[in-house]
Amino acid sequence: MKIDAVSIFPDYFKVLELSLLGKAQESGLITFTAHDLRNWTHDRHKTVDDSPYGGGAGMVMKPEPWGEAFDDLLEIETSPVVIFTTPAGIPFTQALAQELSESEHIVFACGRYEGIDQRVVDHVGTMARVLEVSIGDYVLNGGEVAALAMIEAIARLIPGVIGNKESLAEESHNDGLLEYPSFTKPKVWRELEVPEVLLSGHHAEIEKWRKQQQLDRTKTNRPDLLEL
Ligand code: 6GU
Repeated sequence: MKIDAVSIFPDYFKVLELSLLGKAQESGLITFTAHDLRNWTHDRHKTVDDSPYGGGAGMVMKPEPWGEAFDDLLEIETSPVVIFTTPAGIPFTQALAQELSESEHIVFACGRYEGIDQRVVDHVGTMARVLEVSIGDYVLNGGEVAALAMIEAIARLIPGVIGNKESLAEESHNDGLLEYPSFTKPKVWRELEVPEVLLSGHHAEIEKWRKQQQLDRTKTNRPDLLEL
């Protein structure tokens, strides 16, 4: 999978060299490139923003640098998906991560300020599949951290990026419930004991206990997941 990110702070993406995603890049499973939007400006000050038409607070990202960036980065042959990071987007979910993990090429457009001139989104929509995506109901200063979260969630689903297939299958959100709590040695720690059933070796009982823990936790922490 090819992943590009366009940002005025490309250094945010240096963390992708670490850990499993760094290894996935070394092995060629993922090709990641962070691009500086200012490379597509032409004025002395490398201007990327301007005041909003209609008035209001803050600045809006100018369309011209973005247009040139997409002209350079989008190759129709790879059926690219373009993700505009915005708190006004559709929710990023495990299901969307799963779907996007099968893409050949994803371009993240990381907005700052009050966002990108909307004509960029509409125009790119004529050359690629476009999604405006949010990672949750809070506001970040820019889309870089949101893009990083999405990249990690997507990339770890690519076959070969993560060693253990079962740890992918068993985890939170795959069955619509939160994960059960985990314990390891020692059996007693600061007078706190590991639940007896987990030491019993009784696999059916363990499975039953874990499912109940998942239900209890989901009811307490995420009741919205149980409403259907
Ligand atoms: Cl994708 N961008 C920004 N700036 N803030 C957010 C977000 C994205 N998702 C949640 N908050």
